[in-house]
Amino acid sequence: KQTYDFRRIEERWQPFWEQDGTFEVDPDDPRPKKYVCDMFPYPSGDLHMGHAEAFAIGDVPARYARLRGYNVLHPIGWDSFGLPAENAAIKNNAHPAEWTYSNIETQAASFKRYAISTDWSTRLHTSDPVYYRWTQWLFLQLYNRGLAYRKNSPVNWCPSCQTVLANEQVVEGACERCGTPVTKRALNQWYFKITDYADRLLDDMDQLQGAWPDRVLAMQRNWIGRSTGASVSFAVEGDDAEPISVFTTRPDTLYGVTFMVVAADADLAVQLVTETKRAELETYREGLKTVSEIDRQSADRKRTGVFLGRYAVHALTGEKLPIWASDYVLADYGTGAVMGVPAHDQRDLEFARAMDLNVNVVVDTGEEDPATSGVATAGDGIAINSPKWQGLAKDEAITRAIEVLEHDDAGTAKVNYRLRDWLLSRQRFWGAPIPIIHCRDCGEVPVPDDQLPVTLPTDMRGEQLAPKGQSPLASNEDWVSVDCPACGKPATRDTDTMDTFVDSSWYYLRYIAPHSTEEIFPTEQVNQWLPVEQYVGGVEHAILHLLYSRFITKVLHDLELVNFTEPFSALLNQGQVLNGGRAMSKSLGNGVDLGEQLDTYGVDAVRLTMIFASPPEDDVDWADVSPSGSAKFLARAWRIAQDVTSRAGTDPSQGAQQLRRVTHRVIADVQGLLEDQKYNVVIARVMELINAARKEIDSGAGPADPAVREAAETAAQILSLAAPYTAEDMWAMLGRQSSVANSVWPDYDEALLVQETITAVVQVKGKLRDKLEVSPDISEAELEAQALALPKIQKYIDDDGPVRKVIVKAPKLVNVVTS
Ligand code: ANZ
Ligand code: ZN
Repeated sequence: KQTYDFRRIEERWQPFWEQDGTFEVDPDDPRPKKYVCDMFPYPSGDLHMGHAEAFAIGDVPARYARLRGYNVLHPIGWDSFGLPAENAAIKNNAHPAEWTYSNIETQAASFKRYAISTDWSTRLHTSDPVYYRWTQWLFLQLYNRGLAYRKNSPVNWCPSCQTVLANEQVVEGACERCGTPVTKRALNQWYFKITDYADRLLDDMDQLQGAWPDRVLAMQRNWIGRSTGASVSFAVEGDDAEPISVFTTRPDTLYGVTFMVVAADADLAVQLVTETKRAELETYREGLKTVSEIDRQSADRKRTGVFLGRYAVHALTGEKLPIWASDYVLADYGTGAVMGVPAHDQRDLEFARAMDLNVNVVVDTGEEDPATSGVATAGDGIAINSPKWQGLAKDEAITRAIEVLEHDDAGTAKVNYRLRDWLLSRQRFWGAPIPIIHCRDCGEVPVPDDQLPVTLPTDMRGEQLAPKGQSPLASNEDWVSVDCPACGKPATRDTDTMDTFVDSSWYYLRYIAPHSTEEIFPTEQVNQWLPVEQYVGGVEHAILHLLYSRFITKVLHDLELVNFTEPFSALLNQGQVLNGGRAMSKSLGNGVDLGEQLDTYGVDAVRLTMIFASPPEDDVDWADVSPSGSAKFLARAWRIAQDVTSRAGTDPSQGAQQLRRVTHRVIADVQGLLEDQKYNVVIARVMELINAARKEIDSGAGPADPAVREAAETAAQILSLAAPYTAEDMWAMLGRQSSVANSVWPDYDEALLVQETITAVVQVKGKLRDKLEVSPDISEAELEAQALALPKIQKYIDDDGPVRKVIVKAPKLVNVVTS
């Protein structure tokens, strides 16, 4: 007999699937469609353990849908623009495309070996002109709708990467990619107006409730950061001084305002400062340039600031309020100015204590006076010292305060968002060029449709791509000079490229027709396939990629190019692969090489280990798992199929009933487990099935029993979700002609789910008086209760006198002792 050899099996089936076209999508297939999508990879080197986990998990629902008779789309592509390619090109005196496409080929080969159930004909790369032509087209659709615009403003600048960063790419004040502290720089940059969609991005999350992880929804909600409150305007003393407008969530605390603070780095501070204070403010502002936003907002930072020498006038009381500049007020939130209410806002209180400003309590919360405790009372309470809403509880006081403000023309209800517009221009080479031409006479001119794509030059390499504070494209005069499409005079191309998050905000739509040169995607088909029913990827994309994709989908909806408003109906965030409890990293030296794991244990054992180790959303610690154990189990499963001697197609109904019960119970349970994404438990159930089959072969009905075949076939089908090579080989050994991946999921027989029962005898004083059919795992108490309730037994008790004692031996015997 042959032994289980994963190498032989891999070599046999990988070419088979390719020739067989097992996973190809037939667009005319009339069966219901199901779209399962993995977040596409970035081509950095070969696949790693993280990919192995994510794609093993994503393959389970894709393969299961296929077995359930769906027409499944489970595509793959590459997010292939971006900095690493450019950095490699600079280092190796090459063009970024060389590094990119060679890595893509390496990864594609590994994916094929890893046996992902993918239709390779739908493969796409965002760095192909056939793709980024449509990224540029998409940009122009936003531009034409007024959703893409350019403005000059201070932006996050990474001095090391020499490029601007979106707010989302600044992590704790540092560049997300290289960790260098981010500085601010005034630049003319392109933005997408995602803020226009803030409410819809929030409200449409109702559609995702329960289908996306709660924490992702919470992160999105928090990022959008909708606050409701009021804007209040405070007049400023002095000739023709503009009033200061502030945003507050607590207009009910208006009588507690004792000072005003403006962001020290905002222009407003410079406008307000009096001559005597100007120098002091400038020094303070200089000092701020090196402080990160996180530090500025941190609770335990010492409060600093400069009095601007000027006063505002309280909107209701007419009191004089000193105006300060400080770093704890952010220039780009709200209006960049706040009303200081030290009694009820902790940061204001700390500032008031540092600057010796008054503390006026206007809400009674029953807590200690903030002026003495040093703790602002921010909770609910009753308005005091507030003539116009004296005695009202917080919410009514807020409503009343807004009415008063509106009546006095001093303010209005206001909703504020933390979300900022999406800064999308990058001063780097390896991205989709922004399809705009700048003409001295005509201004910004969109590149006409028939001139798209604006392709990247293919002859720039090495040092020519090095960051110089402006896009490397700017130094390529041939590329930059162009005739203005509007007036024909010499003009210049925009030299910035788009943030790669623009590329990845719409790729899942392109998979429907990745080669189309006629249109971005075919609307009718896209509406049939999407939204993606199961999207799978890492939680690191909880904000950026998902928010941008949701935004772009809504824009496309408004352009009537799609008929849905959310791109991903369900989201699964897989955990990380750790080693020794820590993320794998070069510095810790705890990296595990995927290729070596595959060579040692085989693809299936690695995939099975990834699935079996934990629920998909939990981390997998590679130090705690046993791929060799998985390999042993797979061999054990494989041998079951090898041992089966009954012919394919035998009717299992006459087979061993106890094994049939296990098989059908497993089928029924696994369906539910797959729907609940408890993939690890699915594997545990298959193990149980294999054990039951082995027992029946060796010491039960034997290998010819049709129930053994049924168990082996079922095991192969379930295993195909996680260990496709082994499952395919089992299926072939069981005499099946076509791929197990396209087999029909077995129906379970309800009758076999009914639990086996056992006959319990019921005695009265040692004499058999009745019998009971009970479950084998019935409890003593339950068995006693059922026995005593039997009419016959009741009668004996009535005749023989009261029950003195009941002896129970579950599940078989009850003896009632009467006196
Ligand atoms: C007065 C007040 C009294 C406030 C009170 C709070 C409590 P969220 O919920 O994050 O929107 N604020 C407004 N603009 C700011 C800026 N640019 N930088 C720093 N802080 C700013 O917070 C809104 C509150 O944060 C506003 O309400 C304002 O302080 C402060 F008992 O106004 B509040
Ligand atoms: Zn022109």
